[in-house]
Amino acid sequence: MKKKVLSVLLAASMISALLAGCGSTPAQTDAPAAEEAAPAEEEAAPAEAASAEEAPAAEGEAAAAGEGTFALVTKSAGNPYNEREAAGFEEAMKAMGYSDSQIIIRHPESATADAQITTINELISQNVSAIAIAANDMDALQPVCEQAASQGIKIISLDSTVNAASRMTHVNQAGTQIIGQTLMDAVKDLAGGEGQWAILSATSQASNQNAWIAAMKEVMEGEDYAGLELVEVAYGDDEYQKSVDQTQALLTNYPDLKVICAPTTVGIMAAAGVLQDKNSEVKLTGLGLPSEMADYIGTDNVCPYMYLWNPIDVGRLGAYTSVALVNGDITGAAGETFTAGEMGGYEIVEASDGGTEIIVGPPFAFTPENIDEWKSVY
Ligand code: RAM
Repeated sequence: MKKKVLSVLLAASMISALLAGCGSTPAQTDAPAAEEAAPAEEEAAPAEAASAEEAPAAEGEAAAAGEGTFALVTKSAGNPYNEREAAGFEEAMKAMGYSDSQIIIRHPESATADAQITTINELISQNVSAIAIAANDMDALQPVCEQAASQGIKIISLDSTVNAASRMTHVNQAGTQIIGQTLMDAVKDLAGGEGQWAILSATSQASNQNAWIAAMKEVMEGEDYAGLELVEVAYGDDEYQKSVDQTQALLTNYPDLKVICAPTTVGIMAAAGVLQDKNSEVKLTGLGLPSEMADYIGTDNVCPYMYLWNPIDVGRLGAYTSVALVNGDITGAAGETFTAGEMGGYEIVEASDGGTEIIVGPPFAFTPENIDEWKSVY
């Protein structure tokens, strides 16, 4: 049941027929900002838009299970995005026939490198086969990742990368450049082409948010964005109350602020509540979960539109990648291909940091037209 897809997706599909999308991505709409976003060829992966009724998929298709224990370490506990990522990981492991005792999911107490180092050390002593980690810090995890690797544990990152030396590959939810371009176009559109805007990010060390912010800044250097002034990058640390406080501070400190862009599901939801309570004219966009943002999406609402990908698919692809590495089907080198169950075929490509990555698909626009369809999915 395919639906209308954005032109960027169609272009991307033509670029590489090898890569296949998954069956649980949202139908696309004509969000004004996304139409202008041109994907970088090497980053864009095609996705087949499907209806919400088809997702989530891939249950009860257990193949013969292999040996080993597979761990997922998310950024932190208490974040619904991370829970959905974990649900996808677990579901795919079970679809491959692995049992509960072979699947370990860890949500560290806080979104810090220290909390993840403690968790990885525990997993090393449990002698797991593979660890997939959404990193809270790109470089600080290197020693513990190297320690794990020296004991034969396969290390990948997903969602938020560890540095190239620390991983075999990275499951990237969408190309960094296309996310930066898409968000900048949304900011420009919602600001009416010019004026002050601010970023409300997660933690200051988060590799994924920092990469997206760097990509946005690079896009903003273009002539077309010369009228926009980025006044501050604030950090809510992916904690609800801190994100609320940071939003309030932005509104107080910048009375002429036109747009807040929050490239974090925790931040965007916190900011939405503040803007709505204050009846603010500041517009909001960024990366949000449809389930958390449905009440705020609307042409005359605080968030006219926003973007995301399917966090369940990020977890699923993390599981398939971990298993492919442990089974020796791939080594994490660019050019290798493998099949991720029902998600289809994926190719490992060069990443901009010198390592490799696997891109799940492009970001999707959530608008007043499709938000109701997606709010119960993730
Ligand atoms: C938050 C986390 C996560 C990020 C999303 C968009 O939930 O920071 O890592 O991918 O937002």
